[in-house]
Amino acid sequence: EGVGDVYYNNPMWPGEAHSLKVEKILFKGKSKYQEILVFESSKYGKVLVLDGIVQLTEKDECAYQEMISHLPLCSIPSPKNVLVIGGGDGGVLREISRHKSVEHIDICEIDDMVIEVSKKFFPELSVGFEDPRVRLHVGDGAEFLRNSTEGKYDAIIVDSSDPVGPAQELVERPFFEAAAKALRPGGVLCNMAESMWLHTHLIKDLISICRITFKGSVHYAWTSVPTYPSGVIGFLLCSTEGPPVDFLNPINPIEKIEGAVDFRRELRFYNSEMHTASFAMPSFVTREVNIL
Ligand code: AAT
Repeated sequence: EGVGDVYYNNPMWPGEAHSLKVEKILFKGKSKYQEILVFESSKYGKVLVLDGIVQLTEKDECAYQEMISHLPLCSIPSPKNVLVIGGGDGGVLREISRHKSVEHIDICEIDDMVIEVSKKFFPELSVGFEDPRVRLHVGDGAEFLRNSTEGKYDAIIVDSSDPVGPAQELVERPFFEAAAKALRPGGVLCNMAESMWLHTHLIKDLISICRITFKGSVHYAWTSVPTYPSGVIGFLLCSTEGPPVDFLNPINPIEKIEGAVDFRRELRFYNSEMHTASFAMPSFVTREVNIL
């Protein structure tokens, strides 16, 4: 049974489906928010699926989690307060932990069943929750942000699912306005921003909203994740007005942070060269999305 079969109709990518061979179903459940499935695949290790959409696999999660975390954190000098929205698997927390300057990490995940399932089946990711700097909040990320103290965070990382279920609000203008407010001057936001092959309109809309909301800079980066639709995924990087942020040339390179590259498990994907390279755009994207 392929998880792809019934998903040609997913509004995020109509007319296509990707399948992975299931060796064994390990967990199937329904939370208040979504259907949760964990299976052992034959080539990508264990896979976490929410509402029929692959969220991560053991083989390629490094490309997503390392990039979404270090793109923002290496772009500012000594980040201290960080907020993660979504990310209940813990993988982004695991990556943030590499940064010694960080003093406090808030995470707001809507679905506690994702956290429980991750602790049971994905210990290499949920290890992120063991960092004493982490404070877990279970709830809606948009609401959490609306109630945050102004100027509190150096960085906000939005590791959320696609905007078809509980994550719908996280791509709308009020959410970005709340994020900009919760960041300090010269603070940074990194938001999962879909695929340049499939969602040029959505990316274009996100960039125009962010250009209005973020008075510093707005950039788009992308990486390769074979098990996400079309095999790539992008990130929107924005900074608020204040000390300028040069996203393309990281001021806080990971290689210079003592012990960061090897902490708990070696970095598999991210390095400073990948960081800079991820901002290079194919010509059609620059044209269609109007990136700078
Ligand atoms: N790091 C794995 C990748 C993910 S997980 C996305 C998480 O966002 C899920 O655990 C989901 O429960 C959570 N989430 C969704 N909506 C909200 C919300 N409103 N507030 C807080 N958390 C939320 C993302 C994979 C991207 C897949 C790309 N196709």
